[in-house]
Amino acid sequence: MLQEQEAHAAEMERTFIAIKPDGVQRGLISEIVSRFERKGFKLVAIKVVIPSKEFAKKHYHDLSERPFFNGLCDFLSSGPVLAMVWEGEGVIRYGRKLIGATDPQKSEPGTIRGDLAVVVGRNIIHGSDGPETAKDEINLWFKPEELVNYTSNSEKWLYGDN
Ligand code: IDP
Ligand code: MG
Repeated sequence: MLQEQEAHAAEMERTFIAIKPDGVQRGLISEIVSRFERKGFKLVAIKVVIPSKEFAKKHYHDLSERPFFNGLCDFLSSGPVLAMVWEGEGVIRYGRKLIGATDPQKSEPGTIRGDLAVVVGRNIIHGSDGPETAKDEINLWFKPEELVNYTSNSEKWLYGDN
């Protein structure tokens, strides 16, 4: 059983998820948080911030050559963002599935962007796209002491213990 628990711990990952200013202003926080929560992922950090434009540029540095980069950074820094870290087995990849395709016109119904957004420039949510970006984005947005380690009561029901 100990081995099973250790294996389970080794599978655990964390991802950075943010509700952008459009999602916050449209009152979609609880709707979006509940989708991650009901799935069985564990919230380990959360805060509301208005990022500076410089900070937004750091967050989106990979896209600095794209024509929409400046507008995107203006937008991210235009209002409150709900920054979160979610933990769970496969949460990086599955979080992206919950979110849906970048362009809401191409997101499947049932996904967050598919159900709740219409255009790519106002697609309401960000999610890390891989293990390296998840690590970098968590470090950019949160101090280590803002991440909370705890055992959820649901864990053995979600993952089993034998
Ligand atoms: P992602 O958010 O699905 O990971 P990325 O390609 O990383 O998509 O782009 C980051 C963000 O940049 C998107 O969520 C969207 O808000 C914005 N974006 C991406 N492509 C376009 C575009 O063609 N026009 C305007 N904004 C875009
Ligand atoms: Mg991306």
